[in-house]
Amino acid sequence: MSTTQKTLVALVLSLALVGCGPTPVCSVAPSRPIVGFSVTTTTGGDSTNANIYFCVTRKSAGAEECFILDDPFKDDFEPHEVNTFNPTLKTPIPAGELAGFVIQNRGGGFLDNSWGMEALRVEAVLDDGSRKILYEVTGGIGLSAGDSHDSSDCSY
Ligand SMILES: [Ca+2]
Ligand SMILES: [Ca+2]
Repeated sequence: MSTTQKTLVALVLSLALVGCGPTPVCSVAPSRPIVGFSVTTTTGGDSTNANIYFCVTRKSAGAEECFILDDPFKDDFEPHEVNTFNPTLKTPIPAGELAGFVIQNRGGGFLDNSWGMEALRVEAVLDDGSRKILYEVTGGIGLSAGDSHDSSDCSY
């Protein structure tokens, strides 16, 4: 490989790394049906009042199943706060059927839609009541209204 080619390869690799953002830790798919999720977000310095959704897709069905991440009794996603939500599926996801999930900022917040999500952890709640970590990422993910962060770096 010529020096020019090596430089090009290095450039492409560094661009690919920049494009990926923080690298998540992926886990293998659970071997039992998933009945729900535990979604834990850590907010950085940039809080939000936007409507934040967690959506799941199954391999067999294209339609997303979406849940708003909201505790009706508190102001969620305030600076340096850790929030945990426990969306429950209407129908369990059989083993091997989880396609992926996404965190969506749909805006609509009172005065403050921008959000600095500092970390995200998604656990599956299984049919025997046990939990399994599916996805963990740390490192500052900016989610303005209309932005989303999905699990496409991982396959289940
Ligand atoms: Ca808030
Ligand atoms: Ca904000």
